[in-house]
Amino acid sequence: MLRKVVTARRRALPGFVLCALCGLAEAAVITLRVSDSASGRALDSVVASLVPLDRGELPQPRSASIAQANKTFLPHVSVVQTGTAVEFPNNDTVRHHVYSFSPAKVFELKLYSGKPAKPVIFDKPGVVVLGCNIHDRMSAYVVVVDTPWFGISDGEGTVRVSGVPPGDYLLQLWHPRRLGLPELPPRPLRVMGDLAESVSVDLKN
Ligand SMILES: [Cu+2]
Repeated sequence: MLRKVVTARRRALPGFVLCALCGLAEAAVITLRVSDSASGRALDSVVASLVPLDRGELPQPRSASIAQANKTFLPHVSVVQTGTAVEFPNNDTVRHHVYSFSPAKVFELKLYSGKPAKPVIFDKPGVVVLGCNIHDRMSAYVVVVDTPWFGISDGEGTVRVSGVPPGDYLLQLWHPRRLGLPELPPRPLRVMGDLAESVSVDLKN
């Protein structure tokens, strides 16, 4: 009796495995190697976002957090989907006064310690520059994008965006040193499966 049950389970296994593989094949992993167009060197802190051309129903934005520790915003560069609620926990013993005058999100969290009662909703796409009224050298960037598919390049200039459904996208790149410069022209990207691309970013023009 017991043996029969075990056999049945074994037979059922291949079906499960196949289904799991089908699911994985639908969503692609996009890997970008980003370099500085002037030096050819790997570039970190590049925000890459894949904005779908066909605006179907997008997944709901996830929440995000930008902490303050040792009088520094962590992370220094964030990317969030439009509509994301961002927490600003202050892990320092000193109080901070976080603000932004950027058109994409004007707000201030007046002098506080600990965690503010409410998160800040970043409800418009664009680049938001954060500062602290008390500590002038504190700064950070939040790039708000109309897509849940994005990433930030690491020290090797690598960005990995996973779970991207097949379709046509515009790849948009941004770097803090491009603040105040015009947007880089987006490049069309067709996603049919996993993809690896090399891209360069001009930091000056
Ligand atoms: Cu501060």
